[in-house]
Amino acid sequence: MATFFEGESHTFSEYLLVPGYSSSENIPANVSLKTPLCRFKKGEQPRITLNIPMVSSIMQSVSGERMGVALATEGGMSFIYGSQTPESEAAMVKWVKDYKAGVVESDSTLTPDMTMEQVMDLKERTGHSTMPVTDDGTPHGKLLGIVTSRDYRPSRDDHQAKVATFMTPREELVTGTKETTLKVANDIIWDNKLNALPIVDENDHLVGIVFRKDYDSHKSNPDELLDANKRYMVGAGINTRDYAKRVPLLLEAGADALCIDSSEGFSEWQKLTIDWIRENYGHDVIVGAGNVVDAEGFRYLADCGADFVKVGIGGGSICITRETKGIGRGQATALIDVCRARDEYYKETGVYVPVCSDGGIVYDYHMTLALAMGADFMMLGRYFARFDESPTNRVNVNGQYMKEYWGEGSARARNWQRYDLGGAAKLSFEEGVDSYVPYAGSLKDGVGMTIYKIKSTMCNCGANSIHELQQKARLTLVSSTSIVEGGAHDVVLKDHNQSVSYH
Ligand code: RVP
Repeated sequence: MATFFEGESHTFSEYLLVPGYSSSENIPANVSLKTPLCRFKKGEQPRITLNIPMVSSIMQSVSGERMGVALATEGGMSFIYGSQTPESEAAMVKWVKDYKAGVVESDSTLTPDMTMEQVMDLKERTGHSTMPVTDDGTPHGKLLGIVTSRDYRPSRDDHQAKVATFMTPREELVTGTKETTLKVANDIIWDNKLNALPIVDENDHLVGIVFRKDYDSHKSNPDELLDANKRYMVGAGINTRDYAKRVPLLLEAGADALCIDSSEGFSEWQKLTIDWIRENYGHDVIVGAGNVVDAEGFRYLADCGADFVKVGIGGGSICITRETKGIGRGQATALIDVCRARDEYYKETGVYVPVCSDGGIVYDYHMTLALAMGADFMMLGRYFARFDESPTNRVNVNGQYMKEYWGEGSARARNWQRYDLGGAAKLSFEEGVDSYVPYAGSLKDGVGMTIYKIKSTMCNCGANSIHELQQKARLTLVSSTSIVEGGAHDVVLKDHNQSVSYH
């Protein structure tokens, strides 16, 4: 006889938080959202602590290199999508890691005889406008000058003009040496009103560049998630098939954490993948696993040595796994069950394995609910797809700006294998859809508002940390009638658009 789980499985929208006592200390400014990313032993610290409890989904339409930088700037972590070749995924990871390191190696270096047209092409490709000029065009060649967007006017100047004729030449450049500390470099930038300071060695060969924006960035983004070398942290998705090739490339590129990306993770394939990583890299490499939806699945992956466990099957906004395969569980119920198992595991073994709630977050308050139910952090797809920094097109649909958003199980996402690897189309069915989501501007503004809402609700629950929220939260299931009561009701809305806008 099959096993039947007690009760129904529920989603976030079926729960509400009941406020608890809050003191005058419970103000958003006092709330910390720091949370562990990976397993740690009692009394020890996790190797990575996120500054906000958000990671971005391992999806083509969500986590490219720009998302990596934008989310780390706010204190979370992106997991670059794995549905691409190992080489191109590693290149994205490297792009994020190179983005800011105090002294950055130039990825747009010129020679004096290149043309303005080539400069513009390069700028278009890399997005970087400060370009050093070296004798051989390499990032460590002899420094001859620098070109910035202030040195040429595409609308007026001859596009065939040579770099040598419009660059700022070496003799006019202020430079630092290898001995110049980052602090001194920033003082030189400040004193000379520069935007960038080239660093050269004793033979006047370029070492790298310190940018003003990197310095400013520290001041205006106090939550940014940095590694020991002050580079942004970034994660990467892997699969249970090509890990022997993919993992080394990702680690070489500097990935801070890996995550096995699978819609159903209670399987030996995940164990084999983790075992291979442990055999080859020991416990230095952080690797998350999933997805599971019950205590048994959690325990299996925790015993396999997963550094964190992802929860959620079929709850994603673009996911039709439940419809096509009939597997899954209401996200809230799955999360509560798994978090209970995590706490038991901690009691028994003294090892805390963080839980990530993946998919199904629709409203900002769902994130607070997920945290209250025990999640250490959330993985979000639709939420991040709406921002400028997601890799997809912004399109105008019937007068409204939208961003494209498609599931990893959709034919669109799966096509990369056919195109990139030359594989044959095999028998498969879709588990995801291709869709639009309402465009929501910059990630910084969107995340800022969401974080503020989470902190405010936490204050209503008398909690100044996620751990405190999990101890103090009081949750109630709501009837379908009271869900109606929770929205605007029995009034005629003045602005008809309100009924279709994103809340
Ligand atoms: P959401 O945030 O609700 O958009 O859900 C995103 C999650 O959905 C992803 O992190 C992943 O777990 C899942 N997903 C991604 N693609 C698909 C699919 O095609 N079925 N599902």
